[in-house]
Amino acid sequence: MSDAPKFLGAGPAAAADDARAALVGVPYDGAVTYRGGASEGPEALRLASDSIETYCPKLDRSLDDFSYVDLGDLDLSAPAAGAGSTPGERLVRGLRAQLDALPALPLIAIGGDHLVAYPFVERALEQHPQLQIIHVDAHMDLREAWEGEPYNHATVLGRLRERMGPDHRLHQWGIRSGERAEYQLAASDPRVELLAPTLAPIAARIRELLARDLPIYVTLDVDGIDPADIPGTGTPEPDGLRFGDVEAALGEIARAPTAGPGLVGADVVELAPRLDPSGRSQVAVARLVRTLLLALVRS
Ligand SMILES: [Mn+2]
Repeated sequence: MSDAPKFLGAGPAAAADDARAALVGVPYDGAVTYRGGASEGPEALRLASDSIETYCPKLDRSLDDFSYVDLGDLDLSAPAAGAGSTPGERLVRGLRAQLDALPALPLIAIGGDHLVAYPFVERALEQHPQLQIIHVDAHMDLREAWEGEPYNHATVLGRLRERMGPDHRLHQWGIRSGERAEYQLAASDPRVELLAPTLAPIAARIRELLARDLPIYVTLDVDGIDPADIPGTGTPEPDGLRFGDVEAALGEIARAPTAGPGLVGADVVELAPRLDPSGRSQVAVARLVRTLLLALVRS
């Protein structure tokens, strides 16, 4: 992996002992329902990250101020032996086994389709009894199954909701598509809230959660953002979040005061670079990953 491209300024996996955060790629799109290409997300993101600066003027902070590593990609051909009754479940169990063997660093996972978020969020739920999941997406992803498969990018938040304890919360932002049953399920669960798709409500919620010293996990499906800003995604949905609002919300996680752990992990999924010949999608996503890194390592 030493000659492979790495995310902007990241050290190699061998430098993990001195690092404060890490990225890991999960180049999987076997569970998509419409158009593929998310398996190419991690590599395209790493290459595109070279075109942005390490310094973020909005936060007045730089990735140069701390060390972080790019651990490369997880092995998709290594399912956990005997675990899982469907292909999707075997995949997430195999990813979880690899995740548990990684260096113990705050992580950003780069997808891949949204199913790859499962093991990362599952582990965060287990580690943090009051975890606050911020779910940015166009889609509810709360389906019971997709063509008989309970573990799919259209069901992943449904499976995670089943793992949530009484003090976990799911804050959804940017959602504008789903079955009526998914909306009803979300409305019936007091642990789930659907925030209006503007900056003020999510920014206020983030400030409040951090003021209460609660741990935050961000699962960011890039199709939550408007296709005008990020066309390179498999299931685009019109009338989405503005890029600047999403960057500002993530910036709020980096900046708002807290005595708690703040952001404890994140994943960024559904970037499908081949669907955007202009290449702007992966540059936009690189900006969001930069902000997430700055949130993961608070100043
Ligand atoms: Mn989505």
